[in-house]
Amino acid sequence: MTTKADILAKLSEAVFKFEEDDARAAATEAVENNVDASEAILKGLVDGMQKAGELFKQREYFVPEILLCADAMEEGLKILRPHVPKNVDSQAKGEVILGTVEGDVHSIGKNLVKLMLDTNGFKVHDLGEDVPIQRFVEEQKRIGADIVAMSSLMTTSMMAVKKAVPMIKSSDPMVTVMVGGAPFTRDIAEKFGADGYATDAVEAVSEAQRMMSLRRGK
Ligand code: B1M
Repeated sequence: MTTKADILAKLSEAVFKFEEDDARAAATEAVENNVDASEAILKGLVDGMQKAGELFKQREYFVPEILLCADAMEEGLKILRPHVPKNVDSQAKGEVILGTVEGDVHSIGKNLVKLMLDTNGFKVHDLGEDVPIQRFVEEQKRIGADIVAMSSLMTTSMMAVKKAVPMIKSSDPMVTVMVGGAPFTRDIAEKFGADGYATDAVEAVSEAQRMMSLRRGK
């Protein structure tokens, strides 16, 4: 009998061995066996990408392998995404502007944050990757979003976040700013003037909810 642990291991392996067919097959197996889709994504596909990251660090993998891993991950996601349980009532819980900051093209984590916020009732405006700081400021002003959420995966691009926070806040003092991505800690986020920080896409939801009450109290 195939267990949930077997399926999660297959999802992970399909990603770090960049096997798109296996990723599709394992994702289908997860759905057929009623494995929670968020768990399949976070403990299966993301685990595989983290392993790929380790191999990259050890110089066993290079950029082309990592791109292939990202493709395999996307194949699994296509199948699992529609099955992520929705926790949505009729009213949007808040509007979020989301993007990966300028100089940074890493999209996978940011897209997972989008998925989790979407399925938990937030209206997300995804600006994509390599987003100039000024664009966050302009879009926030245009939409009047409650939260500006910035992702950065590199020590170099996180400096754009440092620059962006005061610009966004001076344009709209009511807005709250959330940051996340590998180089951040809560301490750094606070030092940069952000109101919120999350280590992963699941925590991004509770953090966004906390920031909405913060905003109501402003
Ligand atoms: Co790049 N890369 N990469 N890369 N890459 C890292 C980030 C790196 C740590 C690898 C390493 O050296 N060990 C390193 C950065 C080093 C540093 O600055 N400290 C690095 C580098 C150096 C580079 C290049 C410079 C490599 C090169 O060209 N020589 C280049 C830079 C390009 C650029 O941006 N200008 C580059 C390119 C790439 C690819 C294009 C090949 C590919 C990206 C593909 C894509 O995104 N479409 C890639 C990948 C895949 C990685 C690793 C291997 C994996 C990242 C990932 O997707 N993880 C990564 C190594 C690693 O992280 N271990 C690495 C899975 C994802 C689910 O996790 O993104 O952490 P993560 O997101 C999490 C949390 O961080 C959090 O929630 C997410 C989901 O749970 N989170 C938020 C993220 N954003 C959030 C926002 C929030 C809240 C939570 O609120 C707003």
